[in-house]
Amino acid sequence: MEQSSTNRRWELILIGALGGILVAVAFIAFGQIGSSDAAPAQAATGDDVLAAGIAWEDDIIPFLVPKASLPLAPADEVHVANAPAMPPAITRSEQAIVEVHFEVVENVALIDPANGVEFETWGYKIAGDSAPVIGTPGPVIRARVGDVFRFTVTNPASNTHPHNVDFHAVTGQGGGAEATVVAPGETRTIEARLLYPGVFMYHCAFGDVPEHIAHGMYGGIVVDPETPLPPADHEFYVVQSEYYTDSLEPGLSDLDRDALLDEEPSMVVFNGLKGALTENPLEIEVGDRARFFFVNAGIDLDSNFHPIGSHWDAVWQEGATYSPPIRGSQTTLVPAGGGVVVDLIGQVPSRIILVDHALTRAFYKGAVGYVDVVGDPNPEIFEATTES
Ligand SMILES: [Cu+2]
Repeated sequence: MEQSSTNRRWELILIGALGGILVAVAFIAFGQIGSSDAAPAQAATGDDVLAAGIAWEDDIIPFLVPKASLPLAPADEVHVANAPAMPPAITRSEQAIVEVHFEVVENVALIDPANGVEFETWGYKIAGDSAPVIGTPGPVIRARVGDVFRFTVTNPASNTHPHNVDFHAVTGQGGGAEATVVAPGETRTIEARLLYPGVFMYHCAFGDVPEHIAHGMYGGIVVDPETPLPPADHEFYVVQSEYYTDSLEPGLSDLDRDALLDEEPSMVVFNGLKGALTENPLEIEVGDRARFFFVNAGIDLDSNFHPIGSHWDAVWQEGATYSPPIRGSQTTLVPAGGGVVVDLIGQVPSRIILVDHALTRAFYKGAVGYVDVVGDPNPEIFEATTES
């Protein structure tokens, strides 16, 4: 008995010692993790990072001309367009004030015209624009880095919900969300400096934000870099987004909240409705370079953006146009709430099919669009060598 209790005491001492060693090892390990966490801050100003070609003193934010001395952008400069159109690139060398005025639209719209599926859509339009638009995606906005973006939003008194806009291109509270809340009948204005070039999403961020986005409140804003991108022959604005309808039958469908919660959209579409870019294909000629300013509005799915029968000749990943593009890609990943700038070249006459290459979405849910390349064949690039 006594012997056994002595053994037990030794066991406890041994366990205690092992425990102590483990704790000490853990301390050392965590200490190392902690110090490696701290390391990048030191390295960021050190020789390693400079050797890698990164110099934080080269701020990518341009010198900001005081806004009190900025002129309005030239009167003939276009800053808004409805999908799939893009305003021309902004190539001026000076900063300016860019004024844009949106109006909120609340509609019931055909989101799958071929099958008669209707949905309550909310969105944005260019104020005063008489073009028939459903407001989703909202118009694309274009300005230049360093510009003051003077944005006004009006929610007509005939609407029923408050809305706002969160611009991913805007630095400040919620991308301007709090300062742009407009109840029906209200108008509000913000001024925001566009600090970074790129292609950015904007969306309503009022109340139940997923609900507002699910009804169609999103679009893109392109901020051109100080050094313009190499020119393209065509520029297009394409937005991918999701609908969560409780029905795919003809008539008015409702928001399926279970599907929204499960992130299982009934439709994934380009430019606001099923068939937007298949009923009205984009057209380019052989030899043309076509550039796409693409936004993935989500809500939830990443996009695997791919041109069937072609390549992305250039990809400005994440739409970050300050950085050089990668060249010669097949499929580019665009996160929800992200964007990309991609170029393709129409090498041979054919129909290039734009898809989200998660192909269930393309084949069954609507994430498909056509780019028709017209012109002379080039058998050096493609030739069917048997008769069909
Ligand atoms: Cu809203």
